[in-house]
Amino acid sequence: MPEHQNVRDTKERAFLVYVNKEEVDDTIFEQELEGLVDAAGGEIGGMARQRLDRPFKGTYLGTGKVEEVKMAVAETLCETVIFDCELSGMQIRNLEERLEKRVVDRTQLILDIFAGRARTREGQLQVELAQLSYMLPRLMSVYTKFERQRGGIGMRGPGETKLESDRRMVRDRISKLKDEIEGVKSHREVQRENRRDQPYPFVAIVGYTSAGKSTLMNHLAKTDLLADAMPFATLDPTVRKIELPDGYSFFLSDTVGFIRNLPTMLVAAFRATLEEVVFADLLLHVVDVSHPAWEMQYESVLETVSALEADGVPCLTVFNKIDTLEDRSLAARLVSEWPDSVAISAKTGVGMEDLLAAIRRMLSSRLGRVRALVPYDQAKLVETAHRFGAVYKKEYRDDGIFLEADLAPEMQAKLKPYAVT
Ligand SMILES: Nc1nc2c(ncn2[C@@H]2O[C@H](COP(=O)(O)OP(=O)(O)OP(=O)(O)O)[C@@H](O)[C@H]2O)c(=O)[nH]1
Ligand SMILES: [Mg+2]
Repeated sequence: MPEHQNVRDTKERAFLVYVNKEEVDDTIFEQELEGLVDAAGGEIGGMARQRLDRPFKGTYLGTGKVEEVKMAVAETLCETVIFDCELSGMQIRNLEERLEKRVVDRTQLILDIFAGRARTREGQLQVELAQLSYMLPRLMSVYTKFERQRGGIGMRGPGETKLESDRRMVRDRISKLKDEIEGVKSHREVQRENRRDQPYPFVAIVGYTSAGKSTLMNHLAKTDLLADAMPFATLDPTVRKIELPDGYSFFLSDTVGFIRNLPTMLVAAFRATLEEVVFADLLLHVVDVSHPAWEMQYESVLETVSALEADGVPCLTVFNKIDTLEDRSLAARLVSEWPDSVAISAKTGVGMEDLLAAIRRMLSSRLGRVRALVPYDQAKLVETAHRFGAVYKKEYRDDGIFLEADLAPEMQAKLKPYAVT
């Protein structure tokens, strides 16, 4: 792990460099960055802003700006410079050389928070995988730089050999981690399949970090999950069965929150955890309407959902924190303007009946009743059916497997040839 990986351990004073491409009101994004630094245990000593249409290749910022930052960093006695963007390995090195300080980019900052939050083995493995995947291309660019300086061919000096072995070590560790995650994942899959044997659909809560997902989970499932104003309070997923008084039940899962510009590498590393989302029958997209940029947050979440290839899963938009709205009619207006939406306060419990009714409506409209007699050579279909809804009856008969289930359209189509009345 590079020594500049962990802000928390050293409690450093951080100087923030906020960069933005667009002409937008930056206050909200700056506050978000400050929240991240705070969550990583850093202390903010100063800040510089730069609007850049296109970053400079070598140092991201222009030479003049780098000098300006250097002086400000010295004046404010900061030890670390945090950039609100993703930097290449070369840029980090060049900036560290010029600024004579450690440089951390947004991805490293987020990874650092994740590292501090991971409680389960799976969470820890995923964070390490993400950190190493982040590091690997950065090791490579050191390598290319060396190669270029030495003219390449036949010049395998000790530096290169070390880098080669570093790279190999990182690669080995990455593949070990992937194997281990696969192991944990298949355990999770077994758990999921076991739940699938019960005739209850799966609902996954998604949303921007701090939108109120865990607060909602706590309210519905009577759990005691950490709900905190700090970003990324939740990292490891929780699944609970929700039983409604009239006998209707479903599984509900709460998991890690999303943030804008979430690096794809991070999403990929967390895929195992996020599979609760991918395999869900319904997503509850929790939106914090008290946040001035909730529409931007909403879009970011959709982007991440789509990166997970879960954009085909039906989604109920849950406008949360309506207790904070001064104009109460806004909640009603939002619900009338947005299809498949409800307005709630996870904190006070307002709107919960509407939410539960909408969940039931959406779950039942998607699933259709299937009765089929599947030949034994197609037994795999019966296994996969569990993943697409609720199986009520499975009977091994002489002439095939009889199945009665409420299933999603894609599975209904596959079982159509074997349909019986
Ligand atoms: N006023 C108000 N505050 C709320 C409501 N729901 C959640 N909050 C607050 O919002 C903050 C974030 O809530 P969490 O439930 O931790 O949010 P989360 O989406 O789980 O966040 P991460 O796990 O960090 O991604 C906490 O301080 C909650 O008390 C609500 O309906 N009204
Ligand atoms: Mg949470």
